Amino acid sequence: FGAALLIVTSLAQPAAAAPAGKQLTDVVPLPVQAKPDPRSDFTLTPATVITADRGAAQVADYLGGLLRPSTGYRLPVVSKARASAIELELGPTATVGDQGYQLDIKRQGVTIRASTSDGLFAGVQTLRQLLPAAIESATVQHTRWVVPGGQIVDYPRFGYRGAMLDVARHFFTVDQVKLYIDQIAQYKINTLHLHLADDQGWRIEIKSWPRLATYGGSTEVGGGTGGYYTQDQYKDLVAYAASRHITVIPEIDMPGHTNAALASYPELNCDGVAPPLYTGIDVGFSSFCVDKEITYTFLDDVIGELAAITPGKYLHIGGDEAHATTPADYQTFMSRVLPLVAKHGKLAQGWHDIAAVNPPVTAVPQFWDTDGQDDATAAAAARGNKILMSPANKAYLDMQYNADSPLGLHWAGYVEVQDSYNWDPATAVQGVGEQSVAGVEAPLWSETLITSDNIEYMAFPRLAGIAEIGWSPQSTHDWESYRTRLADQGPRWTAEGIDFYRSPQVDWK
Ligand code: TNX
Repeated sequence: FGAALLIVTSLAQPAAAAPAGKQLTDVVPLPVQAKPDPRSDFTLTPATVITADRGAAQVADYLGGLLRPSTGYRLPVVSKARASAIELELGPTATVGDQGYQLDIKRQGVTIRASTSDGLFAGVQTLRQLLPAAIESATVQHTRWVVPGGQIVDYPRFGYRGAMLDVARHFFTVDQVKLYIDQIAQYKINTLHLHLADDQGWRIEIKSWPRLATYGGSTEVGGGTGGYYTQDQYKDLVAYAASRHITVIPEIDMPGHTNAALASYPELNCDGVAPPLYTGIDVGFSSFCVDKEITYTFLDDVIGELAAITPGKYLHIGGDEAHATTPADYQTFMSRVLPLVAKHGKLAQGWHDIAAVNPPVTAVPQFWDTDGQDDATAAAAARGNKILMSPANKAYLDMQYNADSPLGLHWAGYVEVQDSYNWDPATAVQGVGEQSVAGVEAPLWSETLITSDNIEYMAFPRLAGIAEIGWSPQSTHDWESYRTRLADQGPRWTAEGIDFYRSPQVDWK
């Protein structure tokens, strides 16, 4: 009788009145499958412990680090579960693949099960969002830490869900990039593409060509002092990203977007004369000298040093907007550079312009245009290349939201929150279907961005939408559902100190 009464009560008072105050589906990206059980809410208490299978200790430490500041609880990582526990289990899982997880929330405890630590980490991000927003606070909050009961089975639609940060137009310090890494990790982004060199700055130490960083990195858009990462700092960034289950893909853009390198070494120029450093925001005026052998000696060194400090499989070679290079030269150049990437044990990623040179099928062209059409990209997909989707009028985080946006550009149009959410990677480019899509990436170019606040204002909320497009099944795509769940992220961002754009399209909490 008691149970029946409970059921009647929960039917009569749906969702909002549930003790957890949250539903199992109040998550971005939306999970594949959620079976709520309102009788099995879990409450985090001072007695709760965390347990971890061998191989899951790092995720357990991360989880403890997330939950301790706001709860004030000890939440020790122990070897045996107690009465109240969050258990991280590594083992075969039938349906969730190598990035998914199963999350079981019962009254006595929470279990996250996955076949890899990546999967556990994704499950931790879901658990985190099922706790009250106050969990994100840096100081102790007094509230009931209830998690809605039930089971989630979840895995991504696409293996690659990326964010790109342009540290060339304006330089961002190691700490600023780490902050962004922490922010994107909560939406199950698993790749950080760093745009390390452009006309305005070269941001990574190359020991065999030291002036690239010391001179080529000495300024930025607007004439500020710029900066660069030493190789040790870069390795530290890569390791930090790995601790958030994010792989770094470094980009050296070429043959265009290379003024900073050309300014640093006169011998790289066809006429042997170094141009001045550049602090404007034009594109398409610079090119490596395709006919000089030293160009390839130089790139062999650069790619070799970068490959040696990059554990991920991919190096990004840019290739976009090479307006100062003839198509024939572009072809010649790429036919020399692509083998250098392979020589140093890496696979190539590039902007979709590289599709025109018939790159190896392992190369990943990244579509950035706005018209959903590029014959060379479609042909590459037909040959077997996977395509990464970053259509500028949907996925570019540096586009202004509207004409009044204080930051950003609008060459690809204004991109409001709904615009950035309403698209499907499998139909975004003619001739590139679901099977040819590697995933999605949200690039953030930094011509107009100087501070971390600026980054946050452009990335949030749009990054969350791109993350959902990359993770959640297309069948669940629904603006009304999304905008409601997005509204719930607002208080979380406020608690985290994220300075987000309060779009009028969302009823913020
Ligand atoms: C185009 S799209 C660029 C970048 C700019 C960006 C600004 C592409 C691959 N290149 O060089 O920073 O627009 O939105």
